[in-house]
Amino acid sequence: MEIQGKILLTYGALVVLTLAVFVVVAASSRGAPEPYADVQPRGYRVRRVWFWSLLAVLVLAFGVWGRLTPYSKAEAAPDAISFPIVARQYAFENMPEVVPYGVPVVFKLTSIDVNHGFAIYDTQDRIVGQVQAMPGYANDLHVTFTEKGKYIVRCLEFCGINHAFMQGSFEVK
Ligand SMILES: [Cu+2]
Repeated sequence: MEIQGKILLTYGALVVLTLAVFVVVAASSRGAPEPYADVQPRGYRVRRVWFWSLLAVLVLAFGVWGRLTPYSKAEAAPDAISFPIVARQYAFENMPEVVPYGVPVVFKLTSIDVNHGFAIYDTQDRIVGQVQAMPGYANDLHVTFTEKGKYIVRCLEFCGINHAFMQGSFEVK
């Protein structure tokens, strides 16, 4: 399945889950209200469990998973080969067909309408790096590609109705 399809499916599942929670809460809150003194300790217990669970998830997410991001690969090099790219609704203009392998390159991003994202995905659909494309600014994304193959570029900033289909690609060789 295409990655956009997976995202849509995940989003759809979460919407259904959220609606299900609403229905369960609405259904279980029917009938006469229980005395406050009976409900309060139970509520505090639920709140405590939620607090510590969320804290654990956040510590894990930022402390462990955050270190696995690929940003360390993006190092600035003064002699990098430069690719100026202009983002617009809903395409990346001036995309190169071929990007050289193993040497530092820099994508210079700007936009002519609204904010866009410029995220490069490798052949296994892992994100290599991303930068914002903003009107009136030139943002640099430094990359040295260590794998050959076809790379996909996706917009990661919601930029309008066709945002999900805003893509580009290039070959690293
Ligand atoms: Cu977009």
